[in-house]
Amino acid sequence: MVTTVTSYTDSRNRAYSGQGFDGVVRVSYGSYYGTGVLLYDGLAVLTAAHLFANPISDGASVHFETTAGSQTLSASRVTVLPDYDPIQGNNDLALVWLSGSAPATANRYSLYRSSDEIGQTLTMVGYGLPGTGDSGTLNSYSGSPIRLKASNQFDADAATLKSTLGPAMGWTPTAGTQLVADFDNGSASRDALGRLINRVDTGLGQNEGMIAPGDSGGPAFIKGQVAGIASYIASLSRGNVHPDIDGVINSSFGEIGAWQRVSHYQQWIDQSLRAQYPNAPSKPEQVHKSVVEGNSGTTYGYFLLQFTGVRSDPNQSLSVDYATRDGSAKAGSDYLAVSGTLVLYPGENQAVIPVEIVGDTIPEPDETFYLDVTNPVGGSFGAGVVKLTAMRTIVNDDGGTLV
Ligand SMILES: [Ca+2]
Ligand SMILES: [Ca+2]
Ligand SMILES: [Ca+2]
Ligand SMILES: [Ca+2]
Repeated sequence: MVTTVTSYTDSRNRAYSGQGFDGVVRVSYGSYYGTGVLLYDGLAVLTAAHLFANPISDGASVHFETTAGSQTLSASRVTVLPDYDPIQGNNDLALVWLSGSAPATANRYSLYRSSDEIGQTLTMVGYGLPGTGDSGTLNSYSGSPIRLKASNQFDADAATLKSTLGPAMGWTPTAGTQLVADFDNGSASRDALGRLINRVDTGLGQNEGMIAPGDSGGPAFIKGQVAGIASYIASLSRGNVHPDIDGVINSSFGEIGAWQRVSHYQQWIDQSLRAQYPNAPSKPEQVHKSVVEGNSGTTYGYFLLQFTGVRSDPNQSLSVDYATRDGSAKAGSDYLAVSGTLVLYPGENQAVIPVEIVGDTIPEPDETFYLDVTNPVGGSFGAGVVKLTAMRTIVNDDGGTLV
């Protein structure tokens, strides 16, 4: 992905394995590919809807590059966001469901849930064509796709751009659903959003970058959480204002990129994932407090959070923060640590928090870990209670323990 200020061979632009980007994957479909990002359940890859033909046939696959090497998993299914509109670039999101567990070495990411993205620095990561801001995408590149990264700043809502440009922008983003950033080289003349809508900012120097073909569906992270999904680029003008350095749509300096805004779509994403957890409990009596370890891949242990109060407003969302904590089981080798915010949307009074248990064939004692739940928003845990904790036991299934 990613057209950068300096050459793609510059190590500052590489997203090497082991640097926290091993959950950014290549998504292949037919003869095309894009980028995607592994979500917090270890089973779903969030990407762009426009990678897929309509109707979707089988055959999507997901390629991982992690510290354990390369691995390709087939997708069991693809779910496109309802109301995806390719003409206006709206609702351009899809979920790709893996046919088996993702490599335990692949990072899982949580969603950026606050709507304060504008003005914040983002890190984009993807497998698209390399290139530079001066000359745009390197169309002659014929090597293997490389995972690159760059930074930028979310400058505006795409609908703000439309309201200023009017017919000079040929599509109509829905307000609040797309975020835009421009590719700056430090000069006022190439500051596209500065010149077009007076969002003056001349960029992040050599860290600045822009999405390119093949980056579609790739994540834009804020503070390590998925805030945007790469959707399209544009070369925009207004009157005699032409910020694009070469007047060609090629991810060069002076162009803009747009990302679908994950905070706006979090309910669809969360609820789609919850509906797909394998063998998840729906009642307290179905919760297994012991989970058999398994011998390979990951299996799921579940925690079930229930809200037993009454909402003052039925349209209110409730939330808690959660995080796993080691007991005798250690994060990374025995289970995969998770932390984040769980939202109970209107109409929901319970939800499951999945934790992946790492399978192996090594005899070891039964081991335990914890989930702590804190910071209830919109409800409470009861008078004086600030934290709820539950324990799970990973049951060894490899025999031969010595106690
Ligand atoms: Ca910029
Ligand atoms: Ca700018
Ligand atoms: Ca250009
Ligand atoms: Ca085992």
